[in-house]
Amino acid sequence: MLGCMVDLDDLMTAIEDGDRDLAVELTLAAISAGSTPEAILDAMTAAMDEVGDRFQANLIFVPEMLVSARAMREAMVQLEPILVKAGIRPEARAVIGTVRGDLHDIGKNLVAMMWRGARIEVIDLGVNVTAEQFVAAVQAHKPDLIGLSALLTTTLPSMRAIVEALRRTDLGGAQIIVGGAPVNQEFATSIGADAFAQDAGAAVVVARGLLGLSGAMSGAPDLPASGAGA
Ligand code: B1M
Repeated sequence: MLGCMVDLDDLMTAIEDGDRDLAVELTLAAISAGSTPEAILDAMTAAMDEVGDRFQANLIFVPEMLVSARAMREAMVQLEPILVKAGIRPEARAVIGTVRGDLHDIGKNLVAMMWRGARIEVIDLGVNVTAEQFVAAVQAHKPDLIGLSALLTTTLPSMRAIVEALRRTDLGGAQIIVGGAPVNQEFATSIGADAFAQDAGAAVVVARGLLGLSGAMSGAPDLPASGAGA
């Protein structure tokens, strides 16, 4: 059992290390010790920023990033009821999917996890997603971001067709980010995407840049220190 003083740096380290049990334990302890949900969320987000930076710098690889993302997700489950009660919402919404003809989803799932870690609500359309499905999802969910992933050179034309279909739709200001192994900046520009991200760490940086978001909590209401409501 942890003492009542909870160092949020320890929570960050637990997430960076991908220690799920410790991350959950420290989150619960921080809640009972009266840390604000913003402070806890800030610590979690900063940890995932660090994970993204290390991944981009090739200091860690996919397995480490996956375990960190899972630790963050489980810790978030503890925090979510308090965030909901406090009226704290994600800062943006994204729709993401792997394009038609393509069944690869590991990279797309990583991007989705990292976006969630960056306080972006993610609606994941899965794999083999058609232009019609993307357009319908944009109309239904009104996202700020639309993420397209492709892993096959043979599905790059699908990515192009989907971007073209999206451009014929009222996107309500949503911006299109594309990525995946055969995708590069030149291709992204040629099909009219708003941005290209090389990897899941870059996807967070690029998304935040497009959305004008900082890493810190913005627009959250002032809250009393909360020990209740979990
Ligand atoms: Co496939 N496959 N595969 N495969 N597969 C590749 C991609 C391939 C390079 C293997 C090879 O030949 N060396 C090759 C593609 C060649 C090409 O087109 N240039 C290939 C092929 C040919 C095929 C099949 C056609 C094989 C066949 O059946 N003959 C077939 C196609 C099926 C289909 O999709 N229709 C096929 C099938 C499969 C499996 C189902 C067996 C499996 C997929 C399982 C799954 O995803 N659930 C599979 C796998 C696992 C691979 C490899 C081995 C690994 C892909 C992966 O997950 N990488 C791959 C070879 C390789 O890469 N070594 C290969 C890890 C992942 C974290 O990286 O997906 O690149 P990645 O994602 C990165 C970035 O690209 C980026 O961020 C991620 C994290 O950093 N990113 C984004 C991705 N999406 C992004 C979106 C963004 C931003 C960044 O913004 C929205």
